[in-house]
Amino acid sequence: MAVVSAAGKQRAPAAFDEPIYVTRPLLPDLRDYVAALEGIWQRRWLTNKGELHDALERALCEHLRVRHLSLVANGTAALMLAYRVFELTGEVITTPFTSPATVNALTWCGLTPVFADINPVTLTLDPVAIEAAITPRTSAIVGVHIYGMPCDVARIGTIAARRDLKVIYDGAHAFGTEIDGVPITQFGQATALSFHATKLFSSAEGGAIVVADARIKYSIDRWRTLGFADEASVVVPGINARMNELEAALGLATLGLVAAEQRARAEIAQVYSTRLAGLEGLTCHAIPPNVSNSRLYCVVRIDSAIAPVSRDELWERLKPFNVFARRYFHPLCSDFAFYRDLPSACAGNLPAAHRAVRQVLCLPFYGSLGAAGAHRICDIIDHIWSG
Ligand code: T4K
Repeated sequence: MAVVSAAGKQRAPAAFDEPIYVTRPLLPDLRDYVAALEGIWQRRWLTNKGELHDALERALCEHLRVRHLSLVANGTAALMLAYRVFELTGEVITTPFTSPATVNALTWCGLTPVFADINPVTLTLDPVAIEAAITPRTSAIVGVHIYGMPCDVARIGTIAARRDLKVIYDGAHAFGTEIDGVPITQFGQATALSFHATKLFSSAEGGAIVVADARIKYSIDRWRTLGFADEASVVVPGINARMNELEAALGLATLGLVAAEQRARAEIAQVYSTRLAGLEGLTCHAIPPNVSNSRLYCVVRIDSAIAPVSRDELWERLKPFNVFARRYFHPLCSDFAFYRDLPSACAGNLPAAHRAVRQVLCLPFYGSLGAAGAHRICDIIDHIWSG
């Protein structure tokens, strides 16, 4: 709603009193967390597969409707372990439009990232570009369900089966995402999840690897604990990627709040999509009807050829109103100094990714913002659009 002065001139909406960030962590009632901490104090068991750790693994399996899940220290460790456990070698095809975590974890495992372009609408890996990037050295495809939007899992699965490649999904944004009622974690050899403070479901730091086979979970559990099989035998060159009891307690106290948070975010998404629909050159990243999205981000795209402001101008002009949107994932991983000389990193190979990275903006999106907060942000954007 435009604010109009007595003289009939449109006044600028008021700035927020407090900074409005792209997200805020979902937190339980402090008393529930303190009660869980008291148990930890009594047991004096802080890490290494504690009681709460195992309880959270079971609770997450139920919540996500998966059979095997290993908790780890963070989403980056989940990726690194998945790459190692599935013995990826040589070249791995992935997207440049992602967190550095996806690609840097490949480098940490001694693998060569090969960038393939994204679908201009879904912003996930383009199967045609994947096919074109396969060489005799390719061992795997790492897809990212960016913003909780599923990759084209059917076509990627077909390519992988035909070319004998492994598929690992980075599901850091896809907690609870489903396609036609099927959990997203059922696709590929493994899905890595992140439970960082900025994620829908968080344990402050944390993550998990979801796999289909009990034997693989058993193996991951050794890799995440320095390779120990028992007190005296170390069977793989593992790392310390354990989740501790304080994080597991936070996760357990938060998990039951996720569904209500998703409902609150759905209401906010509705406000944004309705209010911003008519703005020239601005489109909301649409979720296909057969997808139940995690609701981690609310993403708009600004086409500066049509819109009165560019994405970067909008991002800057929101700041004086105390609104801190984010340009995830700018810059592209293929533009990092240590990747840009890769043959696959050249801009001509990645036109859709280059367009997307200039256009996307993640608006503040968390339940406690409320519909009223989203309306205020829309007032500000309206004001910016009107000059
Ligand atoms: N794969 C993908 C596709 C990912 O996006 C990520 C991580 C990973 C893998 C790796 O997962 P982890 O290893 O991180 O578990 C954040 C997160 O640090 C990162 O986890 C996340 N993706 C990335 C998209 O976002 P920043 O640099 O944006 O975080 P920061 O500190 O600027 O936080 C953003 C806003 O959130 C702040 O402006 C305010 C708010 N915030 C943040 C924190 C940490 C809070 O209100 N409270 C907090 O405690 O990276």
